[in-house]
Formats: sequence, C-alpha cells, structure tokens
Amino acid sequence: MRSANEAILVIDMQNDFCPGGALAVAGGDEIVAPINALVPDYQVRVFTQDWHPADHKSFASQHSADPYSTVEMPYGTQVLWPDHCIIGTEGAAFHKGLNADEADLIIRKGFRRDIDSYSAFFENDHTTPTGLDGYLRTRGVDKIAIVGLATDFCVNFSAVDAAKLGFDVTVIESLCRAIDLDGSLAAAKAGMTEAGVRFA
Ligand code: VGL
Ligand code: ZN
Repeated sequence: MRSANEAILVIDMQNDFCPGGALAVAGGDEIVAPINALVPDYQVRVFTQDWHPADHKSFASQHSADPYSTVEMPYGTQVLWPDHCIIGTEGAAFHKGLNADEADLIIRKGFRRDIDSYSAFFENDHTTPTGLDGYLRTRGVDKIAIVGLATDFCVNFSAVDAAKLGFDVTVIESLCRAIDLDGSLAAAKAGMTEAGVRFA
C-alpha cells in the first residue's frame, strides 16, 4: 500500500478512447487490466471522464471542418476532434472492464460548450479550475501517479498542470497510450520533462 500522501489519477479510460470508439487510441484497452491491478495500491484514487455536450466546440462537426484540423479559439489553438464522449452516451461511459467502483472521486471535464478541457486541473484557458487541486490538497496529497488516455493530450496537460501546482508527478508510461498527431507525443514528452514530470 502506498502512503496516504500519494494519489493515482486515472485519465479518461472511456469507450470512445478505446478501439471501436469515436476517438480510438491504439491499444487503449490493453491498459485496463494493469490499471485495475495498480489502483488498489493507492489510498487516494481519482478517475476522470471527458464529458462533452453534443454541440461542443472542440468537435469538427460544429465548424464544418475536418477532424484533426485546427481552429483558433479565444484561449488558443484547438484541435478539432470527431464527436466523442457525449454526456450520457455509451461512448462516454468507462470501459466496461475498468473497476471504476474503486474511484474515490470522478472528475468530469469539458462540459462547457465553448471551452475544451484536457487537463484534470484546468480547462484549456489554463485558468478555469476543475476543483481537483483543492480536493487533493485537502486530502493531504503531494505526490501523484498518472495513467490513462491519451499520453499526448489529457495525460500530458494533467501532468504539466499538476507539476506547475507543486505536486511531485510521475507518469507511468507503460499504462498510457498516445494519439500521436503530427509529433504530438514527442512534443508532450518534452513539455512534461521541462515541467519536471518524471516517467516510470
Ligand atoms: C482527449 C482529445 C479530446 C484525451 C480528450 O482524453 O486525451 N483527447 N478529448
Ligand atoms: Zn474531449
């Protein structure tokens, strides 16, 4: 058992990010069983769920644009995604093999139509908080292990924000899978390293 100041953060282990889903990440389902095996080692367990309204502005369909193209939003450049993780749909549900009953807290993010939220801590304007920082601090956490999907987007943004907030952060790379759009994985790893994130 890990000590009480260490949390595990399980990012977006949802059907739409697994093979067969709307925004499938290659091998996303391979990490379900090893994540289930790891979670019980931690006394503080937070899972996240990407959770978008059907007309979310991160969807290419809302811009008559091609998926994976980009658009300028008030908060910066936004990749436009296929419609995914729509609130209440099967695509937004956790992978059926994931032991989500083990979660102490489930953070939903990306529920505001006009702003995307990759990070478990802040929306993509880097200022609107999800409340997770306060939750972890009030539970006495100062060290976080991160696993899940996708390495180069939601894991990356969560890890960098956590490090900037002063947490000691380790990304367990073998329990993550990447989208890897135009070098995004290499860029994400460089950014995480720069922010002081460790890899295990
Ligand atoms: C994610 C793209 C869009 C992720 C979420 O979980 O990494 N990526 N929404
Ligand atoms: Zn999303």
